Amino acid sequence: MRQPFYKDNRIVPVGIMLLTFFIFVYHFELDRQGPLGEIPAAAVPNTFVESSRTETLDASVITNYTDEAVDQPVHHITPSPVPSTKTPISSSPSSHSLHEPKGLTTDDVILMFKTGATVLWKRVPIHMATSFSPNRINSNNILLYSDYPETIGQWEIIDILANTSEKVRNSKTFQPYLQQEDYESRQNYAEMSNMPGDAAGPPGGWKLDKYKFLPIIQHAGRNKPNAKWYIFMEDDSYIFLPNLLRHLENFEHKDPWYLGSLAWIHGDYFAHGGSGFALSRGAWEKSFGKDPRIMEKFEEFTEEHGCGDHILGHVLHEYGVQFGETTDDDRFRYGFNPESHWSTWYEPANWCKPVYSWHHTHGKDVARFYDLEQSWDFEKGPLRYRDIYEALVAPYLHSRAEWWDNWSGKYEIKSSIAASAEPPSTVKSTETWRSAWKSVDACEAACISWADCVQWSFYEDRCKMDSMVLLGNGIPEGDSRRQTSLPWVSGWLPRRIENWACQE
Ligand SMILES: *[C@@H]1O[C@H](CO)[C@@H](O)[C@H](O)[C@H]1NC(C)=O
Ligand SMILES: *[C@@H]1O[C@H](CO)[C@@H](O)[C@H](O)[C@H]1NC(C)=O
Ligand SMILES: CC(=O)N[C@H]1CO[C@H](CO)[C@@H](O)[C@@H]1O
Repeated sequence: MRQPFYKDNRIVPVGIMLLTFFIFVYHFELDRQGPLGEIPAAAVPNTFVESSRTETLDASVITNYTDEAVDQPVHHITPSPVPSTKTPISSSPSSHSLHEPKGLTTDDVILMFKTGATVLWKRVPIHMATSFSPNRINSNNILLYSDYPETIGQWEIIDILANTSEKVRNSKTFQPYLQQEDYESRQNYAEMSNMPGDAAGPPGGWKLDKYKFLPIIQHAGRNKPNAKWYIFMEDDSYIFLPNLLRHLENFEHKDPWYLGSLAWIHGDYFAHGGSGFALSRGAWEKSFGKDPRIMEKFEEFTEEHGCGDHILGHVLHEYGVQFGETTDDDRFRYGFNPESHWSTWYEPANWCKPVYSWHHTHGKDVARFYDLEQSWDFEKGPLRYRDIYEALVAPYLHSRAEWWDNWSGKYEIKSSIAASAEPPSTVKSTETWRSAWKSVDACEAACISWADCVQWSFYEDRCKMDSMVLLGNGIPEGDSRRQTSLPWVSGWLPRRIENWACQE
């Protein structure tokens, strides 16, 4: 009688042997496919990857996890959560180093820092502890320019007007420069800091400023010919260098770029000096590099005009270097600020844009910007307007503050015009809107009734409301201004601000 095959003592052991052999060989086959990268990303079991990564990783890492996983042996992706959640973490250092080599560093740029004899001792020392810090930029990449030579520790400050032509020296506006020597020799320091020996310096000293711009650019380009970018800043500015370098990476330095905050006078578009600006090597070569007589050519123009940043913009334009922002390119929007962080409007449109500079910065602000910059992880992204708001604006906002602010508002309801005031479309009750002038509470209620309102202020019979936020500053206790007016009352709706979404 024939037995069934699975009870046959000769067939069963052979069958088990063959099965084991196939499983063994198939295991090698699996291992080989992974490293060869023959499995397309789509073959990665998505459902598993989704569920295991969401718990431990943020969105930016997730994006590249699938790509990197393709390069890992496939058995890391088989359902065994422990090794697979570790994979992206251990591979993150290598993804960082991938980004580094192609980026600009501070070794590629020259920081041109402009000051003047009458403010130097007040404004420059703070930058020596911050902007010029060696953990930020090498001292060989910094040039300090003034209208009087000084030495502070290791820093030599160049007198950029030392080689001014005879013709310009005879100009009336240039006379303060020639008088500085006499001040110095009589032990009068050009500085009003309430110290013995202080004097305001020669009258009209600030007018010398316009003479400095062309020679600064000429000097920096000649003395640092290998730089890719020349970054200009003033002594009352702060530049977030890591942010700006990331921005400049988008531009070819051999092309003529001239980037900053748009200003215009006399029909010339130019980069506002106080906001800082960046000039590419390509722009320098197209202008100053091409024409050694550029200074002489524009002596008369300089004499006739008042602002050095305008004079520079005009000259660059004459050589075919256009100010960037005159084109309709989004890359030029926002970033270089002509005001300080507390006198700038924050709004959904700039909320997620990177910040490159602030102007009218007090030494205290410079110190705070530097601290913020040092604590920032730029691998995670640039410092944006919202980050400045969160760190340096939000802590000062109140739901209601007396003796604070009277900045302009998008809407102003006064008793005289209230009856005909047309509310924005999101306001449900026209009555609430038109009553805004009646009291502090009514003003606040009107602001709340308008969905976009984030800031209001009230004075006498006037309520101002805005959909943007500006910190401004208040009048402190004991300040004499409190004797001469009624209290302004301001208020903010920070919850609404925190909910602003990024706009592209
Ligand atoms: C002025 O000229 C002298 C002599 O040529 C030179 O050494 C110096 O660097 C020049 N200064 C400036 C600011 O260009
Ligand atoms: C605030 O209002 C007063 C009186 O109208 C005005 O003199 C002052 O310049 C205003 N201040 C600001 C910062 O707008
Ligand atoms: C966070 C991160 O590194 N994202 C990168 C993922 O990969 C794409 C394309 O390779 C890059 O553009 C991202 O920057």
